[in-house]
Amino acid sequence: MKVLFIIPNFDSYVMAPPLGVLYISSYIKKYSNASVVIIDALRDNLTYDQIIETVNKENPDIIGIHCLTAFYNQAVSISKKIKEIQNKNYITYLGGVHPTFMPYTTLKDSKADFVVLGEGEIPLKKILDNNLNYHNIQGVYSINDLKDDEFQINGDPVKKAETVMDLDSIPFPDWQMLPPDTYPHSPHAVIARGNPIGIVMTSRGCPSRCTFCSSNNFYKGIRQRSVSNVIEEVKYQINNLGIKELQFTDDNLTFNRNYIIELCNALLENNIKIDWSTPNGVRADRVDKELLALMKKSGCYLIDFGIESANNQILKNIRKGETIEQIDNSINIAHEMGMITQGNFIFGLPGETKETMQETINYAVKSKLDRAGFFALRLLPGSDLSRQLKEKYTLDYSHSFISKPDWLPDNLSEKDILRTIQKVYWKFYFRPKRLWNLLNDIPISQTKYILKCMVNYHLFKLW
Ligand code: B12
Ligand code: SF4
Repeated sequence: MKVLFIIPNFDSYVMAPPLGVLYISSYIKKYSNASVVIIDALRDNLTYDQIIETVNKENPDIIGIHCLTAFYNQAVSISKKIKEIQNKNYITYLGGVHPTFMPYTTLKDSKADFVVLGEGEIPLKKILDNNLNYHNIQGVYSINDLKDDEFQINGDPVKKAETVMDLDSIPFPDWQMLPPDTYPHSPHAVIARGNPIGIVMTSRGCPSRCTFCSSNNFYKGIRQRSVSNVIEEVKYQINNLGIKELQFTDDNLTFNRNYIIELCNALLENNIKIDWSTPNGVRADRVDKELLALMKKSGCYLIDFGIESANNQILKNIRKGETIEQIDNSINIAHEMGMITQGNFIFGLPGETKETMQETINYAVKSKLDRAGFFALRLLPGSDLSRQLKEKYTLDYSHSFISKPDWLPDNLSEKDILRTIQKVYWKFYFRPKRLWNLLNDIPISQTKYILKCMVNYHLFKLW
């Protein structure tokens, strides 16, 4: 059987190998003996026509399209175009975070045969084993099975697919299909030390309950690979893929203190000398002086914190479970250790006012952060916040994912939020030391991405 996966193309300055599809690929190659083709239309900047041309050339038995909210329009368009190919009826489906939480709407818009809710390894293996019969498999739904995005026709709530409990039993991502050196320099963190970058996830899931995030509802709980399995992959990536930097992209890398200690010690014991970073962010309440020292010693040069707001009431409103004092303390320790510190903030969260936005600006500017990202709130399907505000917003897929908030707190306009983001970027980076360090760190190859990023954030817009 031949499976073809498609990563849609969309207007984005961030791009990385699609780990989820690479995991499904290696899993079904091992357990179902299928052959796999992957079209990364984002990396290769492919048009719809070019995608369809490859589909026809490959003539697969089944086609899976990756779908996040950021490229929903593109994912459903590809699906429709495939279904319109004359004299063919390719079995087409969508998987990923967006269809998991909006299965009915996705099926209606895409005309796909089915969607997969949750993790894609087991359902696809079952479909291949069943000779492409996709009915009666947990987490797999066709339009006729569903009443709306939450319920089946018979009134039962929708269910996610069965998950692989022992993550070590999934082979390493199928890196040969999309090697790291075929991706542009450091799109994830925009600036990185080494290229190519090796992306590694040690776990799936996050037990925290931040209301703006969908990861906690996608996975429920956390599963971790064994440290020895992770170390084996790190060695493989260094020796076979030539990676020069390692990025751990877990949702909550430091959640389990014993685990991260074991991982750092294993990097040291195995004499693995590579710069590593956590561009996705770790929780500030899950690190301390002793742990940060060990992380630094084992090669961690950049640590990112999810900060969101400097106002403690807002942190409470979004169930962050941390105070700004705790966060600041961890940033200061990481800074003292000599790590590059990076933080992410969101403007327009529940409870936000002009005053709280100013509080966040003041904090960010005076903090020991070397780099920061400032975002407008997007309501991600699957997040508790999107449920709480259900009646108060409509998702607009037509604009860049970062250029507009989906919902506005009372007394704030879209312009207030976007101008604040513009202001804080200029104020944050126009400090002699920060600017100097940043300019020294930006590789020439990244200038194109930085400029795109600056345009997306309206940094040049005159209001
Ligand atoms: C690393 C990461 C990135 C990386 C790589 C993203 C990528 N394309 O893989 C980068 C930095 C590029 C990135 C960018 C963005 N990201 Co991101 N990212 C993540 C993160 C932390 C891990 C992704 C990952 O590798 N997961 C591990 C694998 C195993 O899981 P997976 O990808 O979901 O795949 C599994 C299932 O979804 C399913 N599946 C996936 N694809 C498919 C396809 C088919 C056909 C099938 C059947 C199944 C299937 O099976 C897979 C294996 O079990 C996730 C959070 C998370 N924990 O997943 C956020 C997450 C995916 N990102 C998110 C967002 C918002 C973004 C951005 C839009 C941010 C921005 N403002 O620009 C961009 C999107 C741009 C892009 N190119 O994708 C949201 C998406 C929410 C949503 N509703 O769509 C998430 C869920 C985080 C969150 N806040 O909740 N991201
Ligand atoms: S924002 Fe981070 S810590 Fe909070 S639930 Fe999501 S992944 Fe976990």
